[in-house]
Amino acid sequence: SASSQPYRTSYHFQPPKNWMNDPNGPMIYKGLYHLFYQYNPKGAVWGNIVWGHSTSKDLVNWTPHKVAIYPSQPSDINGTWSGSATILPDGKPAILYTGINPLNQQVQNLAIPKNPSDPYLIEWVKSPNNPLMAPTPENQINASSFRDPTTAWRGVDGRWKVIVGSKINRKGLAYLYRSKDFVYWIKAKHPLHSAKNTGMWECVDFFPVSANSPVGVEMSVLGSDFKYVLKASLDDTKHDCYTIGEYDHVKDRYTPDEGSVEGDPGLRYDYGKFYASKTFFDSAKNRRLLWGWLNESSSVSDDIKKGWAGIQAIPRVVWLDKSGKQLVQWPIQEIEKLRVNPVHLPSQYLKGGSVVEVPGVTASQADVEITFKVSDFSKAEVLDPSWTNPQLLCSRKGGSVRGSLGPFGLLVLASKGMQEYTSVFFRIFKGQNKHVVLMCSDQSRSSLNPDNDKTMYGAFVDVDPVHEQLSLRSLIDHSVVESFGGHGKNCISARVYPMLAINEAAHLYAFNNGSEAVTITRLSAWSMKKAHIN
Ligand code: DQQ
Repeated sequence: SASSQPYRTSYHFQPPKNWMNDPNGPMIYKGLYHLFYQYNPKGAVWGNIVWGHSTSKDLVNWTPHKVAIYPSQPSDINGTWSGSATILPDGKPAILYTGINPLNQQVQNLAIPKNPSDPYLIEWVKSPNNPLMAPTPENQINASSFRDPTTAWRGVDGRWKVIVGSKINRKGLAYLYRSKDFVYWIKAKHPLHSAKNTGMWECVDFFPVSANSPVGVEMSVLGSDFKYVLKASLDDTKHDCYTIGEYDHVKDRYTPDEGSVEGDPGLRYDYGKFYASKTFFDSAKNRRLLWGWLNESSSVSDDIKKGWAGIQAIPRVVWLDKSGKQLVQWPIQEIEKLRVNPVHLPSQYLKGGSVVEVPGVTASQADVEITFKVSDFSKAEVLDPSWTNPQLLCSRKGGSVRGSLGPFGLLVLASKGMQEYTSVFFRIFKGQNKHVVLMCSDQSRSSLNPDNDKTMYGAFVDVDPVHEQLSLRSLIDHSVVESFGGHGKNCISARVYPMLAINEAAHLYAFNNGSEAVTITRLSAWSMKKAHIN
């Protein structure tokens, strides 16, 4: 129940109990969305990994199915790890995933539906040819760092291509394999891409984005209207980092655009907690959707006590920003059907040092959008040129540290007496020749329980506050706050575990802890209904 389980989410995907990590094999098949996930059927910690499985008509409500893929042959007897689905030309799906063999080597396997006319794809059969890709003395692949095959794509030469993450010493890379029949795979001489000093690349993802439109595209598009995104989940820092670049379809080489930073720090999908993510092309709505795992920030013993760990972020639509230099993400529109009891506050002046409550919403389960207008920049604090690390800047200047233009934003999951709150806010600085916007998510006061990781998160947002208003949206769901700044130019997800600000005792406020006034031009909040999840 809600009172004994105050941290269970109401509209974020999670299994009824136990451990969940990476999203696997997302796809749409016969009009149904499928999500598989790394799952421990035996407990709330990582281990005994199988593929949990659920389907949905709307990406909001989910029906559970039996475990789809589990250890059953030598090539996966010690674990069925992450992988991806590919829709073949005949419309049927195929799954490539990593198996752990009896020697504890990582190898790549194929599974196909037993009965493709079943839209639920309940039963999966494994290829008798498994493993299809494996480390050998000849190929010199590191057998403990060779995993997580992507969705495959068909090249201009008619052959299938797929990439698998790895490392050679400190160099992270994506091995490329080619096949004529999806069963017999040959490793290419060159990886698709590699980058020095980035460590192991887990859960690589590689996909095209339209250069001039937010419409999503599938893997096999050709031409100059598309850029490519290569994402790696960096095992060293547990961050999902990406670059934007070009893909040479003939040489099968990816080249990041000039000026793009490889590895960490670099561009991230999310500057909070968000890992092992994966996209897929939603052919029903022509969009590219992103799934990502939000791990707990609580202690292992608290996870065991509550009996579960891990949720999935609300699926996000991903597209290329007009600048061509970064992605933009926005929660799927479908989630808005859970919105009830809208509260719209009138446009108002928010004086320095003020707090306004947003009344009438269930603040522990809400969706809120707020937009700020700043008119006077004369008092903006000067950005010290040494302040290049936004997360560090956020930790030095948390929500309770007064500034001039900011901090202003939201106090979410707040207790009545403010013993607990999570603040999500902006600060505006005067940079060299423009204003710089910092967005932070400050968990330091989120809970009276000292056993949680309360690291502050932050990033610079590429918006010009002189010409644009500053928008912030937060999806609040008991123990998660997913925040989107600048209409999705910047995302920060946080896991928090208040002890007082739970269920009906949670409150929501807008605040301005700067000395200068700002104007709230829009504040809309909704209570969120509970979704049917598993
Ligand atoms: N999780 C899986 C691996 C992957 C890692 C194992 C990323 O396949 O590299 O559960 O979180």
